[in-house]
Amino acid sequence: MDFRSIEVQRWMLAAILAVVVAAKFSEAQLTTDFYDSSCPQAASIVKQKVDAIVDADRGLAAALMRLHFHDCFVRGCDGSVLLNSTDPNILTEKSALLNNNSLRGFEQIDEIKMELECACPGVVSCADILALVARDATVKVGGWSWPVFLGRIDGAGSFADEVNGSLPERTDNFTKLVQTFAKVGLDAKDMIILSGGHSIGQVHCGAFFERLYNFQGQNITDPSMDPEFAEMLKVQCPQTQPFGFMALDATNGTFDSTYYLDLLTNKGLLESDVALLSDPLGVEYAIKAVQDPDTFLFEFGMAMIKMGSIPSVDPYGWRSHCAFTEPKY
Ligand code: HEM
Ligand SMILES: *[C@@H]1O[C@H](CO)[C@@H](O)[C@H](O)[C@H]1NC(C)=O
Ligand SMILES: *[C@@H]1O[C@H](CO)[C@@H](O)[C@H](O)[C@H]1NC(C)=O
Ligand SMILES: *[C@@H]1O[C@H](CO)[C@@H](O)[C@H](O)[C@H]1NC(C)=O
Ligand SMILES: *[C@@H]1O[C@H](CO)[C@@H](O)[C@H](O)[C@H]1NC(C)=O
Ligand SMILES: *[C@@H]1O[C@H](CO)[C@@H](O)[C@H](O)[C@H]1NC(C)=O
Ligand SMILES: CC(=O)N[C@H]1CO[C@H](CO)[C@@H](O)[C@@H]1O
Repeated sequence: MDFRSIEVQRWMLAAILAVVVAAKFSEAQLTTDFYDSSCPQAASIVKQKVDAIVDADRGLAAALMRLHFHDCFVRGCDGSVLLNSTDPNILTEKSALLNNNSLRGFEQIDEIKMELECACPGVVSCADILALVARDATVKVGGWSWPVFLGRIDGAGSFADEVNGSLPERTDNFTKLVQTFAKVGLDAKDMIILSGGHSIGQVHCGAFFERLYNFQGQNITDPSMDPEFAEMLKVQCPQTQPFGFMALDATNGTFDSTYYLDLLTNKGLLESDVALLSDPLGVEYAIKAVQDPDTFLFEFGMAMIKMGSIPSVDPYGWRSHCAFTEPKY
């Protein structure tokens, strides 16, 4: 049996698992063929745009993939992360502390939406765009593909004060991470696999300053960090520059299992990354991901399908612009 047929088998397994997962987690009954008659070009338009965007700026693949995660964890996968405030007294999710000056790619999503509105006006939801974009961005930088289930209905509400408590935080320990993921129906293994999203992208230096400069308030470097790595970080991220950037793993432009290798060699960046190894399940998975990267690449897609099936708490309708709610025509 050659490699390609193994891939085909994996794909079929993926499709079967995905149906099971989607049936279990989605009240809205998402399907892979949702736009087949209403907008058959939808998926290819998204892929073409994502390819062009990532060709122009490879770092955006990470930002685009992350939007789906931040969307789904708050009010379900409903495009709420994309909404702009219209009332200065009501800040939307993107302005919350955990998102502001951190999420990127909004303009690119708007571009994709515009293209889809030209091709098929009033058809494709913003939440579905985020799901397709996350898959295409991941694949574009080395990840494995997965079938994207579609048919999400966009929400109308987006509230900054719902973000804290819904999204995990960089200082969370293993128990807290498991609890936060459990709130949206994801288990510990899903959490460990989805953390592999940190195989791509970048992080502000300030997000790990405590570990570098003031571990447990003691004015020392976290002794669990590889000392050479810590010295390198101090050069890249001097204390005066919290808004500088560091790569989330050693190969931040490529989606692979290096993130887990970094964890196992004491080169994790965020406390929440390092926390994975505080539990035997995390250690076991990190070793498996390094020994058998294909399994991680496959399972990441499966976990993204599950994450993408988190039901919307308040489905509203379709939007002509992803940053605004207006009634449909
Ligand atoms: C497990 C809990 C998680 C925590 C605590 C966490 C936290 C963070 C933090 C603090 C950053 C850097 C933000 C900044 O400095 O501006 C970041 C970046 C990122 N996260 Fe997570 N994250 C988690 C899970 C995930 C998951 C599940 C995914 C996707 C499946 C993901 C994808 C990303 C990506 C791609 C970036 C880089 C974004 C960019 O380059 O613009 N993260 N995350
Ligand atoms: C919506 O907000 C984003 C930043 O969060 C901004 O880049 C974008 O221009 C805004 N969109 C519109 C149409 O005002
Ligand atoms: C978000 O960041 C911008 C730019 O730094 C800042 O002007 C704005 O006040 C921040 N919003 C909130 C709600 O903190
Ligand atoms: C979120 O809320 C908790 C509890 O109120 C608080 O300790 C934490 O600092 C908040 N995080 C952010 C990013 O606002
Ligand atoms: C994990 O964090 C939670 C909340 O931040 C805390 O209550 C708990 O004691 C911590 N657990 C461990 C094992 O450190
Ligand atoms: C913290 O440690 C650094 C380097 O070891 C030292 O230069 C500095 O004076 C210390 N600061 C405090 C407040 O102890
Ligand atoms: C901080 C850092 O190294 N970021 C890089 C991550 O990877 C992208 C894509 O290769 C680069 O554009 C970033 O500069």
